[in-house]
Amino acid sequence: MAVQSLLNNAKKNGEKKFAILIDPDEIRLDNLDQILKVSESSSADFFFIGGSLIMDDQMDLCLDKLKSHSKVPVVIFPGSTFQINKKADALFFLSLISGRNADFLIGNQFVAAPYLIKSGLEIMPTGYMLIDGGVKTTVEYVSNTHPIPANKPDIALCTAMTGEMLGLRNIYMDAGSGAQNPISNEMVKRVSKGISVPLMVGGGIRTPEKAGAVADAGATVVVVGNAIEKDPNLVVEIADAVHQYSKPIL
Ligand code: 1GP
Repeated sequence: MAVQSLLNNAKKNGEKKFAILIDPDEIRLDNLDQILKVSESSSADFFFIGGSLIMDDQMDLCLDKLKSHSKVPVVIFPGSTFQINKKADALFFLSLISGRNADFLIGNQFVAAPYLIKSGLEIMPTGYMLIDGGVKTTVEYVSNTHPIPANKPDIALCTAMTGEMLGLRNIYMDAGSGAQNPISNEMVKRVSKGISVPLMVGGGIRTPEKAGAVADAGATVVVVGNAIEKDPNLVVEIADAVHQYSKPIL
């Protein structure tokens, strides 16, 4: 099934999904083996792969590993036009809608378009919203945009509503990789209630408790990267914490 359909069905049925973000630069391959092992019991619903700045590109190698050892769908979460790889299943076609930098709203997308058409990847138009997570993140620096203040849920809501009305199929709210403070449950609740497309939330989520609270607050997909790279054994606990908030099937 197409990844977008999986997300739409999850949103419609109140299912909660858990995505592991693999940064192909920071991941140690022995860690990836471990992550794949603990994810075997299908505790992770998606792998997202990408990063805002990649110094030592292991994306091709990571994709080979992910695709040969797991059936979990892999979606590219691109930080730049260099991160297009047809070995993945799909790609978030991100527009940085919390910012006002035309390059990240449409410029890079324009450059990538002819490559994406030829790639055969499933393209998933997604509004990317950067929320202040207490420290300056790589994405803030690289994109030269200001994050939405953490205590302004109404700004986040209006931004997400705008993205949906522009036709974007998903909203990704991110406090940025390694954020000091993850996005507040209050903001997740406010935004999720005001939109009808799937909401993904990530950045600085380190514990099963917070992952569960984000799912309970209305995220369809909870995304965790750094914490799992550090301790792959967290996968099962975080997955359980997120999945427990899925609406029971009647
Ligand atoms: C970053 O949302 C992701 O874009 C995941 O963040 O690595 O802090 O979990 P962490």
